[in-house]
Amino acid sequence: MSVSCGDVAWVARSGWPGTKRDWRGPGRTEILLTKRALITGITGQDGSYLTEHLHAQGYEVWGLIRGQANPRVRGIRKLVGDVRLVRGDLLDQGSLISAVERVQPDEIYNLAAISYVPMSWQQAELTGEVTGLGVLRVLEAIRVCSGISASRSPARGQIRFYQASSSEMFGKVRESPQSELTSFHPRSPYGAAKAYGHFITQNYRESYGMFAVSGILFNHESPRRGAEFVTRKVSLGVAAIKLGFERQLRLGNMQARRDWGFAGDYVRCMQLMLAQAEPADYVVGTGVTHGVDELVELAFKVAGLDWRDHVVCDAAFIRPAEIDHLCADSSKARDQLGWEPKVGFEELVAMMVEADLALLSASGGQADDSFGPDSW
Ligand code: NDP
Ligand code: GDR
Repeated sequence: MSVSCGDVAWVARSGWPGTKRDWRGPGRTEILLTKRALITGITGQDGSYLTEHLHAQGYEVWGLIRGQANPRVRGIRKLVGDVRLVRGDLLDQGSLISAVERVQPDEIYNLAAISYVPMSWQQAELTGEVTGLGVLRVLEAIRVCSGISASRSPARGQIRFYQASSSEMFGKVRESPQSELTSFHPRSPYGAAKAYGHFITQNYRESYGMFAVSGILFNHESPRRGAEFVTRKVSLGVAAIKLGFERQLRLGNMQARRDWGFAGDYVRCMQLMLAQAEPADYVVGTGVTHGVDELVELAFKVAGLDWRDHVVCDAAFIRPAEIDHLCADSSKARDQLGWEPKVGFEELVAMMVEADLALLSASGGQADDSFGPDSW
């Protein structure tokens, strides 16, 4: 049963976990209400973990899917089961308005982006369109569907918006660790596009009173991470070498340092941000930094191998501009949201190597349909 309530549609589901109780209608009938979320980028790493988390909280989850026959739909259905899909593309304003009109979500999580930093130099304009202007298009879809204008503020029950901002915005860092107050100096077209998305989210909050927030998330990884990112490239490489499918792993800058956490921990924080009384931005990370060299050494050790026998530094993977060191100061998220990561670096690396050993053993060395580690 679906009940329209202003801009928001509430779905009644008797016995659904985590539902709210509300009294309305003739005879003050009790209706069980479920929150409805729309996730852009649902086929990505974070999309799958966030869907699982929201399902566990009793949400009805919808995912925005681009393309006519997106091959990753099968993957997300396999991972999360009951998820509803709606077509749309961050490049197409009309499709986003239609999707918001159709789904009538309570919350929108904008996870869609071109997220691989090296690709942002190869396709800088497209990255600006999707990762930057795409955020504006989602905000506009909310504004239009909610009837918000300069003279008309959002009604109660407005759609709440989460933007996936990134530590890449800090870039050439001015201070360490980085907090919500640290200034930005992006080092890639991706970082610059994310900074635009961040500021336009803040601007729509201030201009229109929208509940629009950004989570400035530091690197977070998992066995579902795309094979082009360094942690997964390493875990897949280690597994392939251990099982005899490969002999070498070619990497770029081994001195870069990152604050790596587990994706499953970070999606919890996204939902907490939208559950607050007031909208605000938060930095999310572990506060602990490791080098790519440490990651490599540990991953090979998990498989009982010595990295020095297998790793080759390849200039083809060195970026035009690098970020040397990132470290999160997440005290605001810890203090105000009560959030903290549960999975540490060693556990994360072991989890990824073990998952890839199992994956490659079962598949005869084939990983997944990702572009793979040959991409720059
Ligand atoms: P992924 O690269 O795994 O997923 C990106 C998603 O964006 C995919 O679902 C992809 O869909 C979708 N997408 C790309 N282009 C479009 C488009 N034009 N229209 C609609 N959807 C599109 O990213 P993650 O899950 O790792 O990250 C989620 C978000 O968080 C991203 O915005 C990323 O930039 C940001 N972020 C990630 C961090 C991390 O460490 N993982 C840290 C900080 C921020 P398709 O299947 O169609 O390709
Ligand atoms: P990043 O993640 O650029 O931080 O962006 P990535 O894993 O690609 O790189 C991390 C660091 O490792 C160094 N590196 C290599 N990286 C890759 N991909 N491949 C290599 O062979 C290699 N060798 C060394 C890189 O130079 C870099 O310093 C990720 C993405 O998820 C973004 O979308 C997100 O916003 C940020 O994390 C926070």
